[in-house]
Amino acid sequence: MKKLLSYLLALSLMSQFTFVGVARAAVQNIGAVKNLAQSENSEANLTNESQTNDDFETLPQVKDVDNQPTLPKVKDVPIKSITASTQPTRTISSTLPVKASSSQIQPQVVSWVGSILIDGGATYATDINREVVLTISGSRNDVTPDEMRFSNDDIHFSVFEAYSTTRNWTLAAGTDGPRIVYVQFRTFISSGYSYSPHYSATVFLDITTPQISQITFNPSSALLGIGGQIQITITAENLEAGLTANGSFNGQTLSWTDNGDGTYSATYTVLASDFSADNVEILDATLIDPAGNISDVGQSSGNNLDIDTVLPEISNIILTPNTVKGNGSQPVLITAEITDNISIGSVNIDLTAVDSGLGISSLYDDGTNGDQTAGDNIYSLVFYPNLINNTNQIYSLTINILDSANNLSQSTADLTIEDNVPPQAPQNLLAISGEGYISLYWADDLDAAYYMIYRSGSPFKWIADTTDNFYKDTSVIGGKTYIYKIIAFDLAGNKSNEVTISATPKLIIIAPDMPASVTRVGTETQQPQIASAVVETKPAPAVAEPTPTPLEDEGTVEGEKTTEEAPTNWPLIIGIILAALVIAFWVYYWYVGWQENKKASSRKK
Ligand SMILES: [Ca+2]
Ligand SMILES: [Ca+2]
Ligand SMILES: [Ca+2]
Ligand SMILES: [Ca+2]
Repeated sequence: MKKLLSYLLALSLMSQFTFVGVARAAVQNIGAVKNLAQSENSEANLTNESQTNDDFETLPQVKDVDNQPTLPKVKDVPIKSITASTQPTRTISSTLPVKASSSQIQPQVVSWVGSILIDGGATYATDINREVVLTISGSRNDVTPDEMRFSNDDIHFSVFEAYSTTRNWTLAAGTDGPRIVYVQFRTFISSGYSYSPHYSATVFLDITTPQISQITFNPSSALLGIGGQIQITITAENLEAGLTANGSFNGQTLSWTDNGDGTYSATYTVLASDFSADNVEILDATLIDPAGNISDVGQSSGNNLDIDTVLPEISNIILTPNTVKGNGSQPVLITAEITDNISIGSVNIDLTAVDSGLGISSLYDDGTNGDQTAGDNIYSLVFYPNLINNTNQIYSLTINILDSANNLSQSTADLTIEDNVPPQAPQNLLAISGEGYISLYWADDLDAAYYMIYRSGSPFKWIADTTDNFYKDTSVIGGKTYIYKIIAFDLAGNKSNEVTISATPKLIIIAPDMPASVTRVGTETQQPQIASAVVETKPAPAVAEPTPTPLEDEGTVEGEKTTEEAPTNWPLIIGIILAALVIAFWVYYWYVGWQENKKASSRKK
């Protein structure tokens, strides 16, 4: 029995000790004894106000009982401590009515309202001394509270001070990062203080200003013309997310890219509207952090970046000659005056259209290739346009000039390549022989401007030019055979192959005129003879055409025998016969007379 009593006593003591231990441990676990004390005070006041029993004074979890929106503060009070309390049946949501019901006294509703702003609600605080201005608002049952106090950690508060709507405050020290400021109000009521919940605001403290460690250029030395580019890179002293780079170059505000590794790059592209300048450096290069802290202006040096936006100029483009046959035999000299504000890089002309063998060719100012004087800004080139099967056409030749900064200027020179395609040799040539003439006919060629006609001789003799496609030769002798040669020429002087044909005019008995029309060939009543198709085409001789001269040579006369059968002069023959008869008669009469005289003399004797 004694043993049993001892056991029960021990058990009783142990359970009391355990309870006290747990309760103490719970309080210690909270780690915010002071805070709890304040909360308790809050409850104490509530208790006083509502005249309820003392149990409430020790309940930290009801510190926000006046104002449910501040429930997040629960995290400051570990759940473990709440369960360790002596009021497990109470809940955080319990409010004054609960207390009222337990006290059997009509409850008085208490309504705390409060708010706090840091620097007017700014996202960042950047003051190097971490000083901010708080804007506070609080009320208890729509009445301004008596006092307020602040905390950077919701544990250690400043002493209560008279309520005010603004207050200078210093944020917690440490590395850049979020900072929370808490405020609590209290109002003195008849039996003590009524405490408000804790209201808070957050701001991001950033008092570390970025710095530029270096600025680099790629390339770092260049003469850039229009379209040329430079990549510019700013490197931050320390890696900080969200930095913004700024800077301008040669008058352009650059657009920067965050490379994510503490470097920021921009590309400067030379625009035609940019100024020419030497030794250009970056201007106003800065880094700005998200809080708006601006670095010192970064400087670059040691670069040699020159900008040239002045185009080279070309003038006095001369082609000598500017019209050529273009068959590869005629040289053309091009000269042009070319200047630049700095210096010329290269000059060329695109001859692809007129000379596939040359294509794009340089012009020279070194006294070669047709250039008269070296270094006088007159650039020259001799070339041989080489086109076959070309009809008259103007070719626009492009001249490209690059200055030493690769600025391009272009101009053109017009070169006329004449028709270098000869007309066809006269086709379907035929000769029609009449009495005292030979008519020639051939098919016309659109490319032919005129035809030259030659007649047999040694050599052939020119007899006529004609723009028609027929010719009638009346300077012929019947019975003689003539050979004709015809060559077509176009306007550019190209001549066709030659075509020859032979024909023999009829002996003249009556010489009716031959109508000079091809269409009448088949209706000739005199039935002219078509030459016996001796048409021969040969390449035209390359010699120059002879100067037309009067026709003297009758040409090669074939068939001399037929020439002796020339027409008979009957009147002459009859005359001769008559004369012979008169003479014969006179001789006979004279002889008869002489004989009679002789006989008479004999008789006298
Ligand atoms: Ca910063
Ligand atoms: Ca230039
Ligand atoms: Ca020259
Ligand atoms: Ca032609």
